[in-house]
Amino acid sequence: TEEAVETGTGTSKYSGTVTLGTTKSGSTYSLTDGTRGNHKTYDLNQGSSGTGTLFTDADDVWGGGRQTAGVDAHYGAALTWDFYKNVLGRNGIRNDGVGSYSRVHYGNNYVNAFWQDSCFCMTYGDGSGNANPLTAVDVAGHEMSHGLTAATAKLNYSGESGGLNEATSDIFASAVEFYAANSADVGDYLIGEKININGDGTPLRYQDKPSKDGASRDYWSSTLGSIDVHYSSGPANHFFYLLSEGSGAKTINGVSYNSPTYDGSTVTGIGRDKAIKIWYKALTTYLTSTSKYAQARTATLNAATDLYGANSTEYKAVAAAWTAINVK
Ligand code: ASN
Ligand code: ZN
Ligand code: CA
Repeated sequence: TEEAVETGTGTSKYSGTVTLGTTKSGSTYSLTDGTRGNHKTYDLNQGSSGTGTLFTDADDVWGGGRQTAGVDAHYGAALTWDFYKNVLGRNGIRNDGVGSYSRVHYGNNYVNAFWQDSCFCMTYGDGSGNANPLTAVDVAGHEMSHGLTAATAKLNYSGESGGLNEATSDIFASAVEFYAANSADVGDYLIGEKININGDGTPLRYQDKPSKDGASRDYWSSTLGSIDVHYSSGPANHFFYLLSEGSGAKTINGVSYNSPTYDGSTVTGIGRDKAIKIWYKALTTYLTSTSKYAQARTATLNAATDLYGANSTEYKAVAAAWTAINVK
């Protein structure tokens, strides 16, 4: 059968009209992204194992019914791929140019999404009640970046290293959402705000002041390693916000933030682009499976030295942002 790399069009739930990387096989198109390592998107059709069926279409115009979740998941994976390539200089999750795959319509009323190392794939539930399908761009960036961590620092998913693993996924989630920069995906430092998981429009997590979710910590303390990794991520998310935007009140793309510091100090941000490059360099060069917050401080200071020099403004801002979350 003749195979051809194509560009389709999709009507998404969250991101407006999007272009999609597709493949034409004979006369049928599929969600197989020929320009991004053949990343594929499958319909699990409410099942919970295997790959279900690859999404196919007769005219390469996608969306409506079961396809919509596939459109959003496929687009989110493509955006994350492009962010890795164009911002981080990385060729796919493993830097080998090979795509992974996404699965949508997992189970029934499933209000979560997840990455699995065993299949090197990501999976999305449909949500339930007020909770919308999990296929938003920041969620895709979060899940795919669990793959990035698995391919690099391999941060153990428990204790402080688990918090750093979760924060890494949130950090790249927001970076991908800002990178998207289409009219429907305005970047913010909130995670999962479009899912409406709480039913009142609040996000899952806040990076400027993580304790706003009622469970995450704002600052490091010696008990941090004993709480759920989605809450021990808080101080590292807070570090990333402070390093990017600085402390205090700020409105970005219409969202108001107010980021506190442990000791009342003032932190001046260096911008998200530099903060992301520092975190990525630390993740891929200095962090290991057992790294804790203290090692993350050293790792990012080393990364800042490599990228900007030991006497740089950036190095000093990294030090100040860690001190501001009580990592000295
Ligand atoms: N959505 C969650 C996450 O990616 C699933 C989990 O708890 N692992 O962190
Ligand atoms: Zn996660
Ligand atoms: Ca967001």
